[in-house]
Amino acid sequence: MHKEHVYIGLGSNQGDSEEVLSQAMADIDVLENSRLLARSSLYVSSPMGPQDQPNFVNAVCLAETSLPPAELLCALQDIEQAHGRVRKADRWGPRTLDLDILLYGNQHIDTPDLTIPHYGMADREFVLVPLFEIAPSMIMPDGKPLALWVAKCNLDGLKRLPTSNQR
Ligand code: A4P
Ligand code: MG
Repeated sequence: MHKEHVYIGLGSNQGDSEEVLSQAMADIDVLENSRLLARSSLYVSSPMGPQDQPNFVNAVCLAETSLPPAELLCALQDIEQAHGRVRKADRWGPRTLDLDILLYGNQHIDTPDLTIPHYGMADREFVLVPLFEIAPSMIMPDGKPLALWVAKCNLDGLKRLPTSNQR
């Protein structure tokens, strides 16, 4: 069965975020027709958007999957729900778990429910730095090296958690 490589961004700023992210990556590993190939370290980042909320813990993982993009999105939303995510109207507010499909093979998708590559990747250091950790030689959809994207972003407020915190 044909499998695609998919990069998934994880974020949490409610509950035991480090545990939630580690568990979510384990959940992705056991998704139907899918397997986890790599996981970044966990990073603490100051919130993008409303500042009156706790810091986030972020990570990126690489999986291979034969689930089509829309099915993968549903499966990831099930994982979000299982970790107590309540969707609220306030955009960019606190959440126990947010799973974003960053890249799905080299596909470009633009439907009402799914935009791939993820629209916010380019200027989010909490996405680019963990992505760079697991895919240092990646060429981005605009043809430029990921290293260049990383070099352009502001790394203030991003801290890699020591390995002892990675569960
Ligand atoms: N959707 C479209 N494309 C995708 C995709 N590639 N992956 C749709 C996942 N979902 C995608 O998502 C809303 C809808 O986006 C979904 O129903 C899906 O059909 P959501 O998770 O319900 O809403 P959201 O996450 O609150 O909105 P949004 O705009 O996705 O928020 P972001 O961009 O994820 O930002 N600060 C730090 N430091 N770290 C963070 O992780 N995260 C956010 C949320 C704000 N500030 C942050 C962080
Ligand atoms: Mg989201």
